[in-house]
Amino acid sequence: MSAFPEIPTIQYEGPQSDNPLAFRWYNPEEVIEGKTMKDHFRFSIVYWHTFRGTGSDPFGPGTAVRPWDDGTESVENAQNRARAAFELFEKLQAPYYAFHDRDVAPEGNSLKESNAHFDAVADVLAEEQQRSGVKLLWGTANMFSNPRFMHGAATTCNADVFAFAAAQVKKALEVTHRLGGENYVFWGGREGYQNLYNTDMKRELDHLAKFFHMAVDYAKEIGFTGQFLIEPKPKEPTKHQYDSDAAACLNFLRAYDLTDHFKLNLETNHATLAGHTMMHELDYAGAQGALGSIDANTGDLLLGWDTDQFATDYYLTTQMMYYILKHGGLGSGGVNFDAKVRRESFEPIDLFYAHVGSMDAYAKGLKIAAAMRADNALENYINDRYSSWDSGIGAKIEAGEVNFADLETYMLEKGDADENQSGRQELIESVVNRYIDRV
Ligand code: XLS
Ligand code: NI
Ligand code: NI
Repeated sequence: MSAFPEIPTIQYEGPQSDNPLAFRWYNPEEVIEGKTMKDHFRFSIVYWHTFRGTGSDPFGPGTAVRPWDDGTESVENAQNRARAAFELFEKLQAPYYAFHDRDVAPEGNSLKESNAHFDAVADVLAEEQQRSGVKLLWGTANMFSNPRFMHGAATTCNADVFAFAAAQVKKALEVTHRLGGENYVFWGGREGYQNLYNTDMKRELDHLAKFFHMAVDYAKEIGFTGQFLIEPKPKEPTKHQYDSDAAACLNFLRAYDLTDHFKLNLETNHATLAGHTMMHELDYAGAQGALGSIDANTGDLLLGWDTDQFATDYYLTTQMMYYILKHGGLGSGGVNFDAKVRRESFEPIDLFYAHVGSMDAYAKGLKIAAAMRADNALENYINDRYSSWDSGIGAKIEAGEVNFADLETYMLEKGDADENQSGRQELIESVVNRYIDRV
């Protein structure tokens, strides 16, 4: 039985199309910078928002109409839901999906029962992957919803809860491995604190590192070679999350000797919450060789919380694709739609409108970014701006040939620094617009 009988497989019809169930920009086989769009994006659909989101908010219950879901926490319902999910993945031509253990299968009354549920649903996921060719981008464990994680998972004050979390990740790694997952993500929603007065921060960070090392060791043991990813977020649900942004994560990974095993999964709205632009996070992670994957969504500056909206803004998608191209792409990662339809968009067809619109926005962003790169539109300004480092004293500093005393001698002779030049910000912003107009 079809979950989406009225929806066709979404096809590329080109920019002139008025069909909201067609791609205008996302043309999977189109080659940009030597790679198909399909391979640039490796689009992925998230299970949690798209198949477990109900549209509830703190002021009211869910509104979503999902005819394939009987609303129970039975394993059978979870298995049927999985079949509906794959129908959507295929109709969207999305090559990947991602899940938390508890999204795909209901939690049982004991760890043992939860594991059995997870296996029973994984059987259907394996079958559906086989049938459709859709692959698992990443798996993760939900260690934030169950009340036992109120103080954290790997950073809890309760050693038993740490042990439970370890057992849960062990199982999630096994299932991710079984399903051929290409990455494994840690997002530490409750790995942080509400108040430092009652928190031993150093001890919690040591525990978090220990947890990650155990995960790396276990992956090796079972032969899981997927990439480990940490997803930074500064707050929500906790007031201060340890993995607050790209820089904080990389510092943590370096301090605890984990940089060889982890990259970052950057999320647009988390960057916003951290007070950064997404391009900042991408460029920071990319510069350190740690750009792993992205959770594609957007926030709302007027609301200021993690609204997880579908991005349609060409400035945003252009900026993101520009820095992703600059750093050589997403590797084993992908563009994962960690985004949910609004509470008012309660019909199944809204799931399609949302993904199609955002896939198109990323595709157009990619084309704009590639056009800019082909002309070195930003690079020319940047190269010129830093040209004082290409020769003379700048080149000597970069080469490590001079010290403070040499620089003092140089400046005493010269008297003063060369004149500064304009940063041309307004000009360069309109150069970007020129490419947005053109594509
Ligand atoms: C929450 C996170 C979460 C992770 C997966 O804000 O974005 O959805 O992506 O645990
Ligand atoms: Ni996310
Ligand atoms: Ni998020």
